[in-house]
Amino acid sequence: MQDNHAAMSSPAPTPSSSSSSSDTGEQRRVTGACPHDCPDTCALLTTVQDGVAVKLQGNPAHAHTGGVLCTKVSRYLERHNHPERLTQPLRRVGAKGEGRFEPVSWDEALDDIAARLKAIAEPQAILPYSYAGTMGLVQGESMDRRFFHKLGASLLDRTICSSAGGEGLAQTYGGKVGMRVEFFAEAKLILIWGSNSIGSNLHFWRHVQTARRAGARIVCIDPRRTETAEKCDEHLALLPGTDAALAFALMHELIVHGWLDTDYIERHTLGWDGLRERALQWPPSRAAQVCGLPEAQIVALARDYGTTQPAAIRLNYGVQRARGGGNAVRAIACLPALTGAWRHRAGGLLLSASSFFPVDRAALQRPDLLAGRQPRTVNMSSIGDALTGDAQALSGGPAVQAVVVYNSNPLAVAPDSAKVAAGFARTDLFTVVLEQFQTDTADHADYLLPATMQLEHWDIHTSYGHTDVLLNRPAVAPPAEVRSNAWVFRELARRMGFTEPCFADDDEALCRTAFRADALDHEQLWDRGFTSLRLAEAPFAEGGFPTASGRCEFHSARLQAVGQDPLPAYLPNYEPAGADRDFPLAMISPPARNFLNSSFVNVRSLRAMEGAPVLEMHAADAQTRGIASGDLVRVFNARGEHRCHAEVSSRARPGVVNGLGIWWRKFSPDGTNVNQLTSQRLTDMGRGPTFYDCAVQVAAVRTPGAGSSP
Ligand SMILES: Nc1nc2c(c(=O)[nH]1)N[C@H]1C(S)=C(S)[C@@H](COP(=O)(O)OP(=O)(O)OC[C@H]3O[C@@H](n4cnc5c(=O)[nH]c(N)nc54)[C@H](O)[C@@H]3O)O[C@H]1N2
Ligand SMILES: Nc1nc2c(c(=O)[nH]1)N[C@H]1C(S)=C(S)[C@@H](COP(=O)(O)OP(=O)(O)OC[C@H]3O[C@@H](n4cnc5c(=O)[nH]c(N)nc54)[C@H](O)[C@@H]3O)O[C@H]1N2
Ligand code: SF4
Ligand SMILES: [Mo]
Repeated sequence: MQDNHAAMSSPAPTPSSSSSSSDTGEQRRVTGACPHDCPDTCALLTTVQDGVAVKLQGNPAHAHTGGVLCTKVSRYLERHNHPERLTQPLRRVGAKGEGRFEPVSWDEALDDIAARLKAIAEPQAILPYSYAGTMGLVQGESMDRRFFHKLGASLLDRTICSSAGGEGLAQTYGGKVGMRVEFFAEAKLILIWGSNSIGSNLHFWRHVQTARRAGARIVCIDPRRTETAEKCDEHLALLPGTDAALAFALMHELIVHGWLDTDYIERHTLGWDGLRERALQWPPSRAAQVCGLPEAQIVALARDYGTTQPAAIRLNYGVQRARGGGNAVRAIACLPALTGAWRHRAGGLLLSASSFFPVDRAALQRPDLLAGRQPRTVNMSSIGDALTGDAQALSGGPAVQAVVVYNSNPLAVAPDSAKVAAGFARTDLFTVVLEQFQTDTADHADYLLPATMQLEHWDIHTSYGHTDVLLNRPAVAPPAEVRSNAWVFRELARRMGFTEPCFADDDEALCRTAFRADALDHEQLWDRGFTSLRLAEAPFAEGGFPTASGRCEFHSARLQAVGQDPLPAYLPNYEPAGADRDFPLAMISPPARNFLNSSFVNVRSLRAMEGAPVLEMHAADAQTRGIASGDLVRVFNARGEHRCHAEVSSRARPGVVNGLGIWWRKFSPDGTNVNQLTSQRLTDMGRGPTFYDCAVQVAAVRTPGAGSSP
């Protein structure tokens, strides 16, 4: 495929109607949705000429998108037309991980894969591994699930991103529910807590700017001085994993100053006495010690929060990637119920709104095909242990003999990658990878199957940052030998002899299965490409949380029933900053702005913006180690070592280093990335990973010329 740079910058007609596709001479515009794992789920508009996508833009008719795309996806055609896209099925000829393949026909590949899977006597020895390479319900969680359910394969616990916070929210509010994002624009105080909005949630940042122009105060709570933090009125650079302590100190101040909405607490919450008692143990002086913050900064934030209405919290997933992540979310989620912020449509909290979407998952995924079987569950965050035979990670079940990877790049994104790499290097493991590119994981495939991209397939999308449903129509045909995920699983099902009619559903039919007729305005969705859920403006103004009690549950009987602390608590990190003399620095590894997890790392112009893998260090931490900006450094702990370049930067606070992710291992100086250092230890709730709970040491590498990138 040819490069479309020139065409990308050529003027395209402004969309004039709300129809899903319209002809303008020879040009056609097709509505779609951004597939990436991003809270914004933008509406796309693709201009097609002679069967080629010549322009991609944000759909101006979709309010949340507002016609704007982020830097990454505004270069989507560069990814789409990438010269290294996988365009035919491949079979391994080299050693595992070497990445050498030969072309095969689809029939040959699929016949052999089906035969190899059939030959595995115990279906639980087969493991699907997928995450959110596409957030689409069809290419991400429909035919694939049907296939593995019918097969009786191991179930995958999809915990790698949001399960700790999701569980914390579910235990407090009853689900992933929260404020409508557009009303942040009317808030008078916004707390951006554990999120780099400018990098990862750009369209939310637009609402923040509107609020700010109307006089709102914006506060960022983040160990790193991010692009977002530096633009806020106040930045609290706390130590990683100490958010619950900060939340308790805020509660303490609300209590002692009487900044409470006692009527709201009485009518719409559960467990106030217990929470009150706990919060009173957290005077700001104590939290200041734990969080590594000036006491006055905590006191001032509490005053702002206690005396400003409406106050809105944009909580994000950055807070929950540490041991106490679930509890931190629980503690923070209590705050708007204490002040009655929920009474206002511009008050409350938003972590994720995904439970609002009435997706018909039973119809899409057909768990009934398990027919009473209860396969063991493998946690994707422990994939390194699972593939290397750890009995606990295997839930006592059989060793994994075959793994089918799609929509994910575990070699780069899963924690403790030395173990992950060792697992995928097993010669007795049969590995199938469905991919668009030859990622680190793809290098380990026995069969590597070329997958369609968003402009080439049908899909339907919900969002975790707004409350609209989007339809993605194919805009152009894929390269001749490229197939959608759903197609691959349909074909495999046929070869396995699965005869249920549901295995014949095509991708468009799967789109229609995602929501029942009465769940939303289907006509609008299919005409316009998007539709909003019918929701209240201030969902919890009068309580009505989707918990068992209908209240915001400070005290959770469900947690108590399983022997856990029923109230939120502060749980120190497994590996706190300064606790281990050998590894005294805390490392966090938030995303680089121009990558999306490990996607886009292979897009040349975006990789050029990021340069090379870097470790941001505070000047004091660099100086004591004799490290200067640009030096090649070894970052290491007991789990491994990763080489990258130091960047002495005010983005890092003392005691904390920031290793921006998520690089492909093969684009890094020593063939590793930050996950060589992260651990497989799990969060307090939701069995999530603890990427940002990771102690390391850093040293300069003195060999001149060592480690140039490939
Ligand atoms: N450009 C870009 N956008 C993305 C992604 C990406 O990779 N690149 N990833 C997408 C995905 S998968 C997700 S889940 C979302 C995530 O959405 P967010 O959670 O909003 O995303 P991050 O930018 O990762 O923000 C995490 C922030 O938390 C900070 N942090 C780390 N540890 C702590 C802590 O203990 N406490 C607090 N308060 N803050 C902490 C980090 O420094 C970072 O700035 O973003 C999505 N959007
Ligand atoms: N150290 C550290 N590690 C992290 C994080 C961190 O902050 N720090 N963040 C974590 C988080 S929040 C997440 S969500 C995970 C993300 O982990 P993943 O979900 O694995 O995300 P990506 O790395 O983007 O990999 C997605 C892959 O899917 C492929 N893909 C996209 N669309 C399709 C399709 O239609 N079909 C097929 N077959 N393939 C497709 C892409 O080419 C890409 O290689 O990483 C986690 N890992
Ligand atoms: S990655 Fe996020 S901000 Fe960028 S286009 Fe996609 S949904 Fe929008
Ligand atoms: Mo994520």
